[in-house]
Amino acid sequence: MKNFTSFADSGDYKALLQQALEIKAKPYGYQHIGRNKTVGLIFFNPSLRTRLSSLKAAYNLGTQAWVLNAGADSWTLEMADGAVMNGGPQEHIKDAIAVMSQYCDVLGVRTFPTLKERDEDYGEVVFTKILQYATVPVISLESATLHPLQSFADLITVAETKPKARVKVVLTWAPHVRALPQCVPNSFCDWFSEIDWVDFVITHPEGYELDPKFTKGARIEYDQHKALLGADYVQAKNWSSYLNYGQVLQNDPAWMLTPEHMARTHNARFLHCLPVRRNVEVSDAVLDAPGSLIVQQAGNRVFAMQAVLHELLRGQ
Ligand code: AN0
Ligand code: CP
Repeated sequence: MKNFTSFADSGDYKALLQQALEIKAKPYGYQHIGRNKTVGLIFFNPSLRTRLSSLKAAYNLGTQAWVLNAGADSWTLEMADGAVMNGGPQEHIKDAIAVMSQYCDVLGVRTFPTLKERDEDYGEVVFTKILQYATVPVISLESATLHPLQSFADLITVAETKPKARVKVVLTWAPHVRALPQCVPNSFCDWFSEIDWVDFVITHPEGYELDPKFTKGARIEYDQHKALLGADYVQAKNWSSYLNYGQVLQNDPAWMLTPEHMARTHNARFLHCLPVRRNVEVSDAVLDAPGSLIVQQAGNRVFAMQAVLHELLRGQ
């Protein structure tokens, strides 16, 4: 593994999943890998879970760690190549990333999409620059199109709780009050369409189709109730339109997950990456039910990150 930005970077996902489960069973058992190493984390956007689980993972592995809130704690950064920097931004991303690489052995970066220019977001223009200027391995803490650590934690959660060998996993769109990125659902599709013991179904209103590059031919069922039939796991998430880029096309409250929706499933366990808008995306009754895995799922962010850090640092 050179960097961790997508499912493809996980290489042999079964081996990485096994490693994460072993690390979870013995979180402090690999500190020889992290000794005298430093994990750097740069956030261009807010975070609760990614920030704290990444720090916890680094500490578990015996590394040092630092966090920088780009723009807020540091100089504001210029992104454009060849810019004449006579405007607001004070430092070029090229210099900032090269310098930060001097201060760590692996760099985690969060950069959300603009949701304005689809070509720019889906070209991962900012993240590509970061990969170009970094001289250490880079981990995506959520880029413009993907959130691989989240999906890996989702996979760990399903793997450690699954009641039978083959399971049906449903990703359902849910309403929200804002226009959100497609990163979490793109990434969920990027991972779950590849898992050979998962029957994967995506459900959303028409117009919310995701980039086929990530759905990879997975079954799309526009009728949410039909999609939920017999599900063993339901992951809910809002996203804005990919086709009418960044738009909220409709926000039908009937798509909010309630116990009536869950009653159509095979006693499904409930997943959400968080943060969740309670009683907008999902009702309290679903989030607080015994079948809700949301806190365990967030807890597994530590072991997803720790397995990735272990993989990137073990050869150094
Ligand atoms: C972000 C998103 O949808 O990408 C982060 C989720 C992990 N969510 C919000 O902005 C609410
Ligand atoms: N799920 C997730 O990535 O949460 P944060 O945005 O709080 O890091």
